[in-house]
Amino acid sequence: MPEVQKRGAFIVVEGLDRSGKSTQSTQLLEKLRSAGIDAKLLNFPDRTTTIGKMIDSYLRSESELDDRAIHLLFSANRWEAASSIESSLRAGTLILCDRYAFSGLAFSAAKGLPYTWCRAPDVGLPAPDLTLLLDVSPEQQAKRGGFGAERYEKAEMQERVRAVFERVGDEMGAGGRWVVVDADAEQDAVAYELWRHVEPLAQGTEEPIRRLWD
Ligand code: NYM
Ligand code: MG
Repeated sequence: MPEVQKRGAFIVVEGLDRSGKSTQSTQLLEKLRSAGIDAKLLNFPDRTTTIGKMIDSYLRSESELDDRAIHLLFSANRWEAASSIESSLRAGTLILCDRYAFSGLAFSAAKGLPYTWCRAPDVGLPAPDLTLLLDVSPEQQAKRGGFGAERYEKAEMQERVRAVFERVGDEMGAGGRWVVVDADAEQDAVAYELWRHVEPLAQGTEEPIRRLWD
């Protein structure tokens, strides 16, 4: 039998603001690395690029942009990373990503842009093998010290974003590629639950890289 070529897994962590995403992704990266896995953590928006700087300025309300224009910038910010994501995966590196196209869809559709229009610019991006949605309740969000000063960090907006994430989850269907994790739980319990889903993919996968939104 010929050896099947393995590639790194692509794992996305999604969720509302104050869901513990960034803390959990950082911890997950450390855990993978200490298990000897070659892993890299990305986050979107990547505020370091030219496009990312425009996004950062918009989020901090230092500039105004048409809703569609900013949506396309968020998508372009992923496209500018797409080929490097792919080459890392092919080289056997596990890519962990703090937010991806699902946030793009959820936040823009929550503003009232048509759902199908919002999905379109991300069609063809590398699709994650696993998306972990950290599901935090409004009560827990409030308990965690409330929101920062950025755009979208308001309870009503978060409610609408939550509803779109639910729709995305329904459309992703069963099959284990979309997993909802209770993010109201203790930090260690959340980490344990995430690891349970990540571990089977840590050594890589033989599956070909799929595309959004297949
Ligand atoms: N956000 C993030 C979007 O509106 N569209 C996107 O495509 C992405 C990736 O940016 N409130 C929003 C969600 C967040 C904000 O993200 C900044 P973070 O992870 O808080 O830096
Ligand atoms: Mg935030």
